[in-house]
Amino acid sequence: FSNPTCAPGRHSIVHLFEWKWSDIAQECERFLGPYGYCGVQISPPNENCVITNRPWRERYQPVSYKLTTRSGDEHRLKDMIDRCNRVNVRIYADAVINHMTGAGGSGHGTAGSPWNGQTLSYPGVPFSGWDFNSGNECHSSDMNIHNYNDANEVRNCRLVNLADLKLGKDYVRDKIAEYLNHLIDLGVGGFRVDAAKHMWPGDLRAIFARLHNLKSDVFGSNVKPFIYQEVIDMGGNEAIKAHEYTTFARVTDFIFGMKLAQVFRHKIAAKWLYNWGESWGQPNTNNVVVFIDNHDNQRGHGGGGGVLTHFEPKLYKLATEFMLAHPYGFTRIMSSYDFDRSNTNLGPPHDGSSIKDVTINSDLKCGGGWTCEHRWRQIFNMVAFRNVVMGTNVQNWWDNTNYQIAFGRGNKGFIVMNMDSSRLEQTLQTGLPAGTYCDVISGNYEDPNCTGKMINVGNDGRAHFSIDNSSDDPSIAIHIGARK
Ligand code: LM2
Ligand code: CA
Repeated sequence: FSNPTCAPGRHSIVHLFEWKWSDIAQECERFLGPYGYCGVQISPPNENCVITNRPWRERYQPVSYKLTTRSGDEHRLKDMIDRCNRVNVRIYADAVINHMTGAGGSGHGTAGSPWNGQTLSYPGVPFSGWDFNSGNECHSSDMNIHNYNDANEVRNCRLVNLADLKLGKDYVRDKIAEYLNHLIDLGVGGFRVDAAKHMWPGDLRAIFARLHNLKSDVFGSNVKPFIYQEVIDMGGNEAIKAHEYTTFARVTDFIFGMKLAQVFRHKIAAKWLYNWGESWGQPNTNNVVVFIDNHDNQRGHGGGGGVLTHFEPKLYKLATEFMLAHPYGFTRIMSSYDFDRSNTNLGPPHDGSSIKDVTINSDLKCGGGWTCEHRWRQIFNMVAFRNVVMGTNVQNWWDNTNYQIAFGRGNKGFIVMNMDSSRLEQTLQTGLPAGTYCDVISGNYEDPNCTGKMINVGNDGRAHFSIDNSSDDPSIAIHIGARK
């Protein structure tokens, strides 16, 4: 389950957080396909509870596995999956399978199913009290998780009071597998597994073992879904470790964004990035999905605090450029909507029961409250850089012993970054074939034109770079796909 099921030559996914299915279908056709993205992580597609003012977090409270949410119904979902697959963009669904709604309250979900968190009744599945962990499995005084040093408590008690499914039961495993198989049969390429830390690895393996192969007309025969499990392990002393999960699927790597934030915030000198990757306490490169921020930690939730986000665009772009230039991990871009940081609950731009359309401006950027980091030039051009250099190693590392760094990827690409307090003026060995290259940070390469800076690589592979540290984009990236 660890192989991303991308179409050939594509190597990054984007989380289109809270987008509607109809907008994602269009985005695949008009942007993600043409610009080389591998796929989209979508918000949970299953029925969720309805909370006043419609905060985003209601989608992390399942009511049933019917495929109707504010993003659209099953018909729209299927249309999106088909249209994205047709332009070689895969869909990865956020699977919320550890729990149902908060254990208390009652109501109707987004598909109209009743639910009762007091009696643990979810007839839309159906699940009843027997399908949830009770005092037999969870030994904390109020059934909630408090002690992260106790693996049993973290996995058998309630995460923020959410009704905790008894995944040891075959019936519960079957219902969840039936839901995931429904999505597989509709054509998704895999799953992000929410709150994996709160589920026993053995239970997850048992569920994954029930999964169908992906649709062969899209993915070929005998291809398993790509699965990346959300395990918040920051390398501290908690009982649960990412490596318990990496033997059978990938994990989301939370050390990655935390450490890069420290570097780009000038807490750790950039020169130390020369050995970025496993040496920094992260899992094997083939076992991780990496990202600068996600929908939780950009709001101070789940492992939040200190990560870089779109609210700090200069540092955020630099960190993202580094992520995409470096071979470590499978990369995910966050695509946000704007919100006031004093209200982390705020849902996406909406009119009550419907999410608003994403609007696209003539400069490729988004409007209407949608941030669309994936459409920022520096980011989408580095997604293309990564596709071009894939399979090569870091070479020709250079640093000024402080915050100026540069490195190449085989003989295919080269990046120079200046986070220091003075100008960078250097002639460096790029490893690239001679030619005139287009800097894809300051502009775009539109064959045969370059709207950015031009860099000349000589017959000896060397090129001169000059970067003002006070510029909004103090970096230069060149690759053989953007050579004049
Ligand atoms: C995740 N990963 O493990 C998601 O990425 C994260 O966004 C989810 O939490 C969490 N797990 C559960 O799926 C979010 C949000 C929580 C919120 C839950 C459920 O970060 O704050 O909890 O969704 O909506 C909310 C309230 C909480 C309340 C709970 C149950 O914030 O105070 O607990 O609902 O009613 C009493
Ligand atoms: Ca659990």
